[in-house]
Amino acid sequence: MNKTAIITGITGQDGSYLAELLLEKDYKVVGLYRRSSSYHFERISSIVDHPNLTLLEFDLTDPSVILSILKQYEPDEFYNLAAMSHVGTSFHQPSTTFDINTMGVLHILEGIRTTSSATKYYQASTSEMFGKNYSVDKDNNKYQDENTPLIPQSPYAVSKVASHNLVRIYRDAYNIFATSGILFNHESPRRGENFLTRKVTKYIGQLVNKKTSDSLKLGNLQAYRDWGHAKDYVYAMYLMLQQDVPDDFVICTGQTHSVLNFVIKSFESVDLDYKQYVEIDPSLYRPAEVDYLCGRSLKAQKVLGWIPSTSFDDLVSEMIQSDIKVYANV
Ligand code: NAP
Ligand code: G4F
Repeated sequence: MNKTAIITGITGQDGSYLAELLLEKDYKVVGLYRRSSSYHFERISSIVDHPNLTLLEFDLTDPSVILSILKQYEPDEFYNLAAMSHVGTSFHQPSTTFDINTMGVLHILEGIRTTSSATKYYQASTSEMFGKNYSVDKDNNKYQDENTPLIPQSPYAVSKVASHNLVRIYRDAYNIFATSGILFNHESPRRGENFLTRKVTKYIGQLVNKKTSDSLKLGNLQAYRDWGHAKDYVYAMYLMLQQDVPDDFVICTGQTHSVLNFVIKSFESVDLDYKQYVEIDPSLYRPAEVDYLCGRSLKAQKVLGWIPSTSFDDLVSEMIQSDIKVYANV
């Protein structure tokens, strides 16, 4: 019999890739999206009419709709990917961030506990939770893994630490299969346009097609991120829910690059010098920054058999080529 999976945030980057993966695996997918005054199914355009996909309107801040959907479907798997996911925005909208990212998770966990206790739950935890912190190995290399203590640096990160802990508590106290994937930054041509990577590749797409004469305004170029491909990372989510035992897993590439390096690489790939186009806008600096992220995913490699398949250079190239194509036709 087909398994049933609920995905929250199906209109987002990860939700769209995960829905495609599960439909390929013959799941019945129930995709939950929030109401919008305009059409926002672009990322799921290839599957929107798939016979095994049901799309339902909901909002993560409303426990009643979550409860009724859980009662109706009693899904085998529940992937909670919806969130207020922008770190910078969380400084301006901390309360909304908590309502969605923390209270929303509590509503789902309570729903599973009371009405659908056999459901396997996936929580979208994040490397942002490490914040200022890192571990150091015997060769003095800095990294983060499942044992690195969390020192969050933004309202977004604190909201995710709270939900990460709720997941652990529901697992231990109520014996619910609840797993957290601690995913490092992952990108793709479907990345939201106000995240660093897509902001850069979108600008280059416009520039190459002579659709902009503005400069590219950016904030802090000195932070380091461990960037992978979203398609690889949703496969890790799927693997986590195929295990017999729930746990926490770091998912990353193990390679780190500065924001500046991402910018230089992107401009170089179209034979341009970033210095002629990029302007630093101090208003884009965050009140508190996460300076260094570089993960170690040895546990995921060992237990899940997961390794990333996309290199940093291939990721940059895929995003640039995609945006050049997009803005040729706009
Ligand atoms: P994304 O593209 O920003 O997608 C977020 C999704 O959440 C969208 O579908 C959005 O709907 C939905 N959403 C937001 N508020 C909602 C609400 N109140 N009710 C219902 N749905 C709501 O994020 P992503 O990059 O796919 O990330 C997926 C998850 O992984 C998020 O939880 C994020 O925090 C976490 N994460 C991401 C990364 C990363 O590098 N991408 C790394 C670690 C963890 P709309 O389409 O209507 O906006
Ligand atoms: O692309 P970003 O906004 O990603 P950030 O803050 O690392 O968060 C992303 O990854 C997290 C996992 O670690 C997720 F949990 C989270 O949901 C999100 O997906 O910024 C990356 C870096 C930061 O250091 C930021 O300060 O780029 C720097 N940056 C410099 N100029 C900028 C800009 N970021 C954005 N968004 N826009 C700029 O103009």
